[in-house]
Amino acid sequence: MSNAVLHLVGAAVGEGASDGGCKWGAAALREHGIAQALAATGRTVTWGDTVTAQPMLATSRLNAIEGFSERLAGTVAQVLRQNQQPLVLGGDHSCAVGTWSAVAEHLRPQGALGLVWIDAHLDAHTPDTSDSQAPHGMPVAALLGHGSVGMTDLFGWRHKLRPEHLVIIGARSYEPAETALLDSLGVRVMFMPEVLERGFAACFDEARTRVQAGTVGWGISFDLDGLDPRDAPGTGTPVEQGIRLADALQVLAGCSQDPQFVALELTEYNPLRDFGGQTAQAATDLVCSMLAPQANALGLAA
Ligand code: 4U7
Ligand code: MN
Ligand code: MN
Ligand code: MN
Repeated sequence: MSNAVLHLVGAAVGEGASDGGCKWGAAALREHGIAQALAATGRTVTWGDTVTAQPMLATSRLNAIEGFSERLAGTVAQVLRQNQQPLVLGGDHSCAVGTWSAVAEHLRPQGALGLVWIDAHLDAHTPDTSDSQAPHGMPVAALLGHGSVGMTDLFGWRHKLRPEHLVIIGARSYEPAETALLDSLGVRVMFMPEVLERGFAACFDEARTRVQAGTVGWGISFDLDGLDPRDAPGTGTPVEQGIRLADALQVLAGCSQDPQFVALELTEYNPLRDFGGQTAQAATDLVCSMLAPQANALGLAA
């Protein structure tokens, strides 16, 4: 669906993180001109509804995220039914539950979903293991079928993602309970030392091959804190020594041109920490690189 209409969905959620600033991320990126920048690459772009988390209607933070996930999933499913390509703009990373549950539900009649997860963290906690109890640290576990039923069982079924169809790239801050879960399931994690040693290009290449094997569609969930904080300081939980923006721009250029590429999600942009708009520009450049109709639309090597 490489030339499909690109449908931007705002995920106004910050309740999943300890610092709620990501709630304003999608609105700030819109203000920054992300849609115009995408249109300038040659894509047809439309803004859909922004889905907003409503903590006052919930009984707890987790419950707020459960309700939000269901509504975001409904919106993304609708975009896919119209044969449009979703770009979900976060928002804290708890939005991944809604986004990828909807993509999995959409693909289900044909087959399985593949997912590349770029992040400084593993996001593989459950409410039983998380010290912070922050839902944005839980979406990987939920998609793999572990955690609160309100997050694992959207659309009435569990295991939206098979362990062998997921690759995590860039991890460098995590807790033992997370590696224990992912190890027990056999998830391929490319920790940051491996990325620095082999290079992001070789890692992404392997990741793409893995998530394409045995699946009918794949996508990328990009947590901006996967990038090095020198390039993207405006995020909720920055961690030193990440993927450099220049590498990401070059390696990911045109990745959405793969006929099996279904959706992209960009999360954890926190405008309250983005003095001067450096991170808004990094985020804009990144999505333009990935979603450009030709890999060289931005003058970048394929
Ligand atoms: B993000 C953390 F303890 N693991 O659970 C937690 F370090 O979506 C961080 O990747 C989670 O930004 C980060 O609170 C979630 C913490
Ligand atoms: Mn994350
Ligand atoms: Mn992260
Ligand atoms: Mn974060």
